[in-house]
Amino acid sequence: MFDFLSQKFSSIFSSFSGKKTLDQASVDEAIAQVKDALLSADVPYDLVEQFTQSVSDELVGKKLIGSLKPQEQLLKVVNDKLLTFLGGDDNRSFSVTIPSALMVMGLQGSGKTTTIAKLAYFLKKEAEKRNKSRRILVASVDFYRPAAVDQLQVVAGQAGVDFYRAQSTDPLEAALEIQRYWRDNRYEIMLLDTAGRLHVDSPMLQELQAIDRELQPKQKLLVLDAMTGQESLAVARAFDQAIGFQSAILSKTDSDSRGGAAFSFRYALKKPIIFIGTGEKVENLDQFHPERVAGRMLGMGDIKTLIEQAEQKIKKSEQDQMTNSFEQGKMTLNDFAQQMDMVNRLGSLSSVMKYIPGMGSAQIPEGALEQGQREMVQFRAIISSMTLKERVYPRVLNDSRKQRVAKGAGVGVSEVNKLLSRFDQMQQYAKLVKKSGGLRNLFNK
Ligand SMILES: Nc1nc2c(ncn2[C@@H]2O[C@H](COP(=O)(O)OP(=O)(O)OP(=O)(O)O)[C@@H](O)[C@H]2O)c(=O)[nH]1
Ligand SMILES: [Mg+2]
Repeated sequence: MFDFLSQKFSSIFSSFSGKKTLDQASVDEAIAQVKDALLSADVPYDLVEQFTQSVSDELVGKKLIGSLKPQEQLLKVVNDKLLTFLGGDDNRSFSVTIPSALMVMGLQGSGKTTTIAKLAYFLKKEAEKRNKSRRILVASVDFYRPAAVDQLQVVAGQAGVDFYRAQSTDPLEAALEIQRYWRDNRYEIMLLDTAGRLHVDSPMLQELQAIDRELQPKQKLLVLDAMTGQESLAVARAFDQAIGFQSAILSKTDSDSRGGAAFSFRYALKKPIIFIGTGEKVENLDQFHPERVAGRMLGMGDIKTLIEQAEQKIKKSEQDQMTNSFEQGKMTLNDFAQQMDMVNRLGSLSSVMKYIPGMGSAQIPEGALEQGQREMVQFRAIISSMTLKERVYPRVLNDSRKQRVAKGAGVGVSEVNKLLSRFDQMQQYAKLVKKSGGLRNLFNK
């Protein structure tokens, strides 16, 4: 979702790279390009106007800040304004008081049912991090689509939380029945799935109003499909006027949508987006951090999100062991193999690359990532056909050993040599890290 805008912005910024002064003509030109980028990302015209006006006010007639070059100045102002648009430093993390009922709403197919499972999973994992277990229940009052309730049951199983099927098929009666069930069984959190329609029609909103009155959920959440662009703002306004909600979740941000909804929602509705859905699985939910999203929209990468994901997916001890050998400037091929496994667990190389500053997909030649991925699989195979001694002291690998290893891995000797030279580079890098005082120092700069 972020690729479209980040590619546009990258090219605007790079066309500014040679400029020595920030004159009116260059500012006008940049503003026109920013306008164009946002309009083609399906941001409503009046929001585009307000945004570009605020950028232009900040740039025109101002002296360059400190030693910033025009390109850096433009980047800074656009980033600052974008941050304000996205909610600034409003980094409240999602939390629920106990006990709580949460009602999840949205149009048909927006991702409500999937998102409920993701939220339940998120809350469960958060509790587990604090060595607690939460009693979480999910239930549905969606009786319009025959398989809707079954679908919730399936995804609840994937998230590992309890599911309850109401006897009644009248939405309001079912809601009351669910309420009795979760109270009687002392659930701490209940997530209620509701019916969606293709359009915001009044019977749908009335039904939600009635359920809201009876249940008085502590939080109401709106799921918006990132694919719907501008239209999603009208949907959000209709839900807000009829029922009200505290925050939104933007689903399907892994799609090739152009990011218009993510850009506009906060500013237009004055409510936060708290999560973004990044895939179909229960774990594909990221917290929405304005500064990270701004960074990704501007193509500045997102090292923080990458680190957060890494922390979740990689067992702590393994990571510490890695960091230690890395920081001491000592690495063996075993560490190297482990590191490749870590990257593999994070996702494909391309999904990792987009988080690294300056590595937005735009700059990487086509096919390079696939090749990297293939190499990684090969390297892994080569290392596994080495003896322990060879992995710790690769210097012992003479020609005949190399031939044996290559044969075991089903590759040529040249691949083994390639691995060894990569490993050599990695060791140089590890030594560099040691000199600069450790990985944490590098990341904190
Ligand atoms: N790629 C991707 N797909 C998603 C995401 N969220 C939901 N989906 C898919 O979108 C489709 C619709 O999701 P549902 O959760 O069934 O949507 P819903 O709002 O409950 O739909 P109704 O119950 O019919 O109103 C499913 O195929 C989901 O797998 C996401 O973040 N990324
Ligand atoms: Mg559903």
